[in-house]
Amino acid sequence: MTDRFKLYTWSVSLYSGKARAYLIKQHIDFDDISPASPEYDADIRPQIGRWIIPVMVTPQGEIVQDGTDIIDWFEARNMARLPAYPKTPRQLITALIMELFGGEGLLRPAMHYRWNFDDDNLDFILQQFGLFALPQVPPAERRDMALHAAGRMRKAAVAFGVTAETALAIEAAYYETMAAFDAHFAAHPYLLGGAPTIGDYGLFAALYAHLGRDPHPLRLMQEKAQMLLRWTERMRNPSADMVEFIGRDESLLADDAIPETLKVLLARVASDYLPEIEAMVAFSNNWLAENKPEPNEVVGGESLGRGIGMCQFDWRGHTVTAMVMPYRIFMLQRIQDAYDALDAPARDAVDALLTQTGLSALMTTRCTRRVERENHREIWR
Ligand SMILES: N[C@@H](CCC(=O)N[C@@H](CS)C(=O)NCC(=O)O)C(=O)O
Repeated sequence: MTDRFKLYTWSVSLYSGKARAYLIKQHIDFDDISPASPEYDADIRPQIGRWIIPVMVTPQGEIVQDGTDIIDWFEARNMARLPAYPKTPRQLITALIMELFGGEGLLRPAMHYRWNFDDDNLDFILQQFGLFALPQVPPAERRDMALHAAGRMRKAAVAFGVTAETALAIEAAYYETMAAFDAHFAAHPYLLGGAPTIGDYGLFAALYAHLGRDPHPLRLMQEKAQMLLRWTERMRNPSADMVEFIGRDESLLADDAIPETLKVLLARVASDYLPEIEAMVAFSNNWLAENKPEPNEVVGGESLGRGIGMCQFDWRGHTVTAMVMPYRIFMLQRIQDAYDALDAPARDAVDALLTQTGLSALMTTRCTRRVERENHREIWR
């Protein structure tokens, strides 16, 4: 037993960034450890039942898997220096929407810009995958093994709807999204003012390991969205790192304010991600009616599969086909649960914001069964 937290992560991993940024910002004393360390296979993997990162081990030896569960572990114990969940309704719901968008809704550009620009990216990615996954193997022998992992992830990109047909639309949308983030972070250090919230941590998933670190998209961000790039630096810094914002302190905007630049980002969630959410929930409800999983049945069963099928939706003139992952229902439910817990005036304020930004359907698009997390897995309630 040590008094430090252990975080099993890789710099190349999308979801690791979310948990790591949170620990950094809270000034938690932790060690980053590679899942290639022998203890991961010996002690951790058998307990969580699959290979997955991030995983946190507390000084008392408790294992916590999933970026959100790691954050909530500290929040539930009032151990957060800067609480991740805003106390006011519009800011809370906005932060949760951005968490979902960053971890799930931006996966198409994240996968596209990692896997479809081999001239700029492939050597770096293979080197990085080899370095982190196989540090004990001589560098010259890592490449073939890394190629195998890369092949798997390329297939995953297609399952997220990244194809030759959708590539240009993904790029056009990402340019617009970058510009919207850039405008926001030119005016505010974090999404909601002077401190990060769950929305920033969620966004940091896609916007760092892939879009803010792989050579091609990093260069794009350097050229086209320098204030967004600054935010990716800020999210890795234990200090508030807002030197451009003289006089700001580490507090959220007063009066439950949602700046106009953030409303633009919410409207982007509506245009870029809501069609998929609606298709995913419709598919899931049909699937549930047909398959009727037992209460508490593990999603994916023995095979550990994360998807239950493929849904289709129209987006920017294309029919996109993408995997339906119940984890995303779990993330959507978090927003809906927070909304359901609001009193009537707070709900009215949120409704007005959602109507204005085109996101009202987010609260009515509901799955007929709850997805919850138990023993490091998603289950159907
Ligand atoms: N929702 C999970 C997702 C974690 C996840 O998918 N991690 C990736 C790395 S970024 C992984 O471990 N993938 C292993 C695999 O798919 O086999 C979380 O936030 O922890």
